[in-house]
Order: sequence, then structure tokens, then C-alpha cells
Amino acid sequence: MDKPTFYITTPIYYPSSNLHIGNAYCTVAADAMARYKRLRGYDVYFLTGTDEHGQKIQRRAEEAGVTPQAFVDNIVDGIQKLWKLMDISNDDFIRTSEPRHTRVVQKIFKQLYDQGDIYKGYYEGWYCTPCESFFTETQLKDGMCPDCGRPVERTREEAYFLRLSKYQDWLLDYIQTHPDFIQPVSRANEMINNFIKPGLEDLCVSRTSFSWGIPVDFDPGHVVYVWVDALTNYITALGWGSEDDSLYQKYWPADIHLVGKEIVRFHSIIWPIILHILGLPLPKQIFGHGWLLGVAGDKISKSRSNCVDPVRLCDRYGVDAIRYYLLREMPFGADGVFSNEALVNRINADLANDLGNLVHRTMAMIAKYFDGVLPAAAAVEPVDDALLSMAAQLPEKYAADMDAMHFSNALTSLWAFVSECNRYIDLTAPWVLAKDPAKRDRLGTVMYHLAEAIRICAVLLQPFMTTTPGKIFDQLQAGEAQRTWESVLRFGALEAGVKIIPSAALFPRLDLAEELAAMTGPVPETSAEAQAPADEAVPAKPEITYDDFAKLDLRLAKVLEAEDVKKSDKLIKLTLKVGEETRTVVSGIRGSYTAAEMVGKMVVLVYNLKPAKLRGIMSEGMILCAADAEHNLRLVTAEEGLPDGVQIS
Ligand code: ME8
Repeated sequence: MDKPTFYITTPIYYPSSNLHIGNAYCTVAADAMARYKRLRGYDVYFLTGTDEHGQKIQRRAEEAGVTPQAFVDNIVDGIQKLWKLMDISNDDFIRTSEPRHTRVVQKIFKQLYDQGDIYKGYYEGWYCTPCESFFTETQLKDGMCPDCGRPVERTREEAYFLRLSKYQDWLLDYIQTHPDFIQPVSRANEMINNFIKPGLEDLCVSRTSFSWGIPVDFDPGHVVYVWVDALTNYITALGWGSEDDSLYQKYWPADIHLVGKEIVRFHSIIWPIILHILGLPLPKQIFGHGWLLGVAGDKISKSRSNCVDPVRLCDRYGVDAIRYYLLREMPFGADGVFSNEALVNRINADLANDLGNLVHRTMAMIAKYFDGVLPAAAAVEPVDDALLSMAAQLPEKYAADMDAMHFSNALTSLWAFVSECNRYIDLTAPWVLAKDPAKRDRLGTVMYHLAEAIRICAVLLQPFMTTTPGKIFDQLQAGEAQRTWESVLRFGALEAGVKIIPSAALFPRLDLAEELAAMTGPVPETSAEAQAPADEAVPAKPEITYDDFAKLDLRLAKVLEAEDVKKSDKLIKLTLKVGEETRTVVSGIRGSYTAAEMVGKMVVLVYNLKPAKLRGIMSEGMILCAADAEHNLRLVTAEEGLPDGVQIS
């Protein structure tokens, strides 16, 4: 009989810079689910990938002086290496710049247009480049992007629109009659009350102001809006609309689209409507997980200083410890704080003490009392009851939590069993039994129970950890049949008489103070992180003398006028007053400031910079800004009280 299928996806990541631990969180969770379903006998298809188009990437590439394709190729390579390092078992990796994707997106766009669900009009509104999202005036928060709080740009351009409004009632009805469609339930309520019921506006689905996107093939100059491009990856990867759609036929509809909570909106509004218009079935579930927060309670993200590098963590603590921590520490639907301290404490308490000691003590006792040969179990005594009944109940409880993606609960149950095993050692006191030859059978029973319980733990750990279960199975000489889901449904799958092979501690204990010092200090030269391309790192420039510095003539200047430079999405032409003098400077600040916002600002001008022509305009100097890794700019200025023209030293 054919196995049941299970199709799970992660979001496809923006290769605008290296990934952080928050991105890894989502992928590790999807991987745990994929491994769990495989363990349960499903034919699993697990998809991840990269979302490579858009203005943000085009800008980053321009800044780096390379083509967008070369820019993303480099970062995608790092992402693929990270998933390999973290033992992510994806079956495919889709890149939205691949022809297998772009061809089909063009086809979908055309079909929606031919059906009348996409029409041409004018877009006028506010655009947030980092979020790749349009907002109406009322959606802005204090004039800024309501999602990320950064400046937005006023945009008016000819554009295509998708008729979301037409499908509003259908979508509302669908969500209300399919309670599992959006999970957790709180997110479904948020979609209904905050977005659908207030009214869906038609969505602008093409852009003309940049070129790094999938061209609308019947209207050159337009590229497809990144979210329409990105969302369709879930079916283009399966070959929908291509000559071979066998994967689509087999796996669609997806069982779970796993996404972060801030992008549930795109997945539960735009995506279902597109599928509905195309006449395709909807995914069974969109699960919105919470965020990993920094210790200050803010979302960990690439553009903030709280960015935590997964390569560095895996390098220092091992992949299994990191995967375990991510899924154990916080309930999956909710936000949770990532801290080095909590990580080290978990490694010490759960992995080194509870699990590591259990395995180590048991193996050492079998080696000592039975010369390493696993004894058979004899008669059961009342003191065994708690352990045996817990072993019998564990799989069902664990499965219920795993099926609901309550990873932390599943691990809590598993660790309650680990604790019960440790308690069992204390209760049965094998070292006392070992002194009495008449208790030899009893000692053998205790040892067998422990070894078997450890095997069950290793089987159930397989979705979470990728090397530790194998190490435990090897010590126990457990074969394939003793690693399966079915093998945990019956206590007693291990064969007595095998020679166990004790080995080194699974998880060495860590010194908290030492770890905190190491993780907040500089990256060691030997670490994988130090060797990885450090996209975010800002290399120090060579030392200069005071005389070198004194060559710079920096002056305060006031912005009198500002206007966008035509045919550029980055540049603003500024007219500056520098004392008695007026200067023209062309500045690449448009992603972060609008021309209107610039007027009246006091800026720092590099007064003696050699003039240069930019887009045909002679720029006489440059203004100073601070920039983060995402190239969000903030003007450098002086505190109030000084007139323009004064020199800065
Ligand atoms: O959103 N904690 O890509 P992305 C938990 N390209 N999850 C986090 C997180 C954090 N601190 N920071 C980010 C995109 N994420 C789109 C997806 S899908 C068709 C297109 C999660 O690289 C975030 O919630 O910005 C999202 O699910 C994923 O990382 C990718 O984010």
C-alpha cells in the first residue's frame, strides 16, 4: 500500500545577508516535523529555498558593485551550507531566480490577467523597501512602516492589481469554516478582525521602478511583485504548470506552510486567493510560529545588533544542542527569548546531567556488572511500575504533541521520562543489588529496563537531534528495527546478550561564566564563523595619523532644497547652504529619507571632497550617514545651536 504523503514547507528566505538564529528556528522546526512524519511512516516532501528578487536585493547588489544574481548566488551558497551544517533534511531547495520558477510565475500572472482577476491601473501610495510592502496612508504608523517602523517612500506608477476585494467574502467564509486552516487560532482571529473584516483592497502586483524581478512577459518594464513571485514557490517547486507535474500531483495540497507570525498575512490572504482563482486546492494549514527575541525583548533580526549567528553557536555547542534548545525552550506558537545563559543552562541541566548521565551511568554499570553484555529482564517488581507505565503512555502523548507542533511539550514529556529513569536508578540502587549474588537476576532486570528505556528515548529524540540518537543506538547495538516508531510501542525490543559499547559523555558540562565570556567576546579565528564570508562584519580600516585626519574639511550644512534624481531609486539631489556658499550634492539616501524629509536638516558635509558627476549632476562633496547591515541610513548631524558653515574638527 502507498504511504500517506506529507508536504511541509518553510518560508523561502531573503538572501540579503547571512541568516540568523531566528531564521534557523523556523527551519529546524520544519525539519523536526519532517523527521517525525518520516518516523511515523509518511512519504514526506520537505521544501525550503530562497526568495531572491526585489528592490532591496537590487540595492544591496548595487552597493556591493555586483549583479543581483552574483550577489544572491554568494549568499544562497552560505544558506545552503548552513542547512547542511544544521542537518536540515529538505528534499528540495527552490530559488526564485531559477527558470523552473520564473517561467511558471509568468504563466500564472498571465492566466490571472486573462481571467480578469489582474487588471492595469495606477498605484499611488507608500512603499517600504525593507518589507517589500505597500501601505495606504491610514496603514502607516506615525508616518512610518507599520511593520518595521522604518521610513516609507511615496510612489506613483502604472501597475497591475490583483482583485483581492472580489474574493473577500469567499475567504472569510473559508477561514471561518476551516478552523484548522490558520493555526494557532489566535492568528486566525487576527487575520479576520484586523485584515479581512475591515475590507481587502486590491493588491498592487507589479512594479516598474526597478528591474530585479520576474518580468511580466506581456508588458515589458513591469516586474512581478515579490510576494506573488515568492508565494508561488510552493507549487512551482513541485512542477505545477511544467511538463512534469508528478510531484504536484503527489504532494499538493501542502499539509503545512510553516511561517513566522508576521508573514501569516501574506500566506492566509494573498496565497489562498491566488490558488482559488487558479482553481487549485488550498494548503491544509498555515502555522504561524512566534519570534525569537533578544534579551532586551526585541525581535532578533539581521538589521539589529542582537543578531545571533547560528554557525557560531553550532560550532561551539554542536548542532544537536542548538536544535534541542530552540525547540525545547519556548512553546512553538509564542515568542521566546534567546539568551546564551539559558542555552548553557539547558545544555548543562537537560543534556549533560539528565540525559548524558543516564546513558553514561547505565552503560558503565552494564560494563561493570555484566562485562558489557546486556542481561535479560526477569520478573517485574512493583518498583518498576512507574517506569514501565510511563514508557507505555509516552508514545501516545508525544505523538499528540508532535502532531499539533507542540515541540516543547513533546520534549517535556520525553524529559519527564528521562528523569523517571534517573529516579529509577536511585530507587533500585543497582550498586546495592550488585553486592548480593542472590539479586543477580534482579540487577539484570533493572539494567535491561534502563537500557530499553534509553533506547526509547533515542527513538523519540530522532526528530530533534541528528547525531546523538545514533550514538546511543551504537552503544546499545540497536539495529534498524529497534530505531522505528513501532519499536517504541512495545517495551522489550532490545535483544539481551548483545555486547554494549560504552563511549564518551554525550554532552560535556559547560562552565557558564566561561561560556558567557566566550560568546560575547570576539569570534575565534578557528571558528567556522570566522571562516565564513562575513557579510555583516565591518572590517577596521588601517590606522591614520592626526595629519591624515586633518586633511578632511568637514562642515555643517543646511538642506535648502531636495528632489529625487530621475531614473534612480536611490539618489536625491540636495541644495546645501554652507555659510555664504551654496552647494549641490547628490546623495544615495532615498531608501531611508524622502526628499521632503530632508529639507531643513542640518548635515555634515565633506567639504573638500573632489567633485564627481552622478547621473549627469555634478556633486560637490558628500554628506555623512551611519548605515546598518541592511543599508538603513541615519544622518550624522551636530547638536543644535550652531549655524551652517562651521567647521568640524
Ligand atoms: O519573510 N524569530 O523572508 P525572511 C523567529 N522571503 N523567526 C524569525 C525571526 C525571529 N527573530 N526573524 C525572522 C521572508 N524569522 C520572505 C518569505 S515565503 C513565500 C517568503 C523568520 O528571510 C520569519 O518570520 O525575512 C520568516 O518566517 C522567515 O524567518 C524568513 O524571513
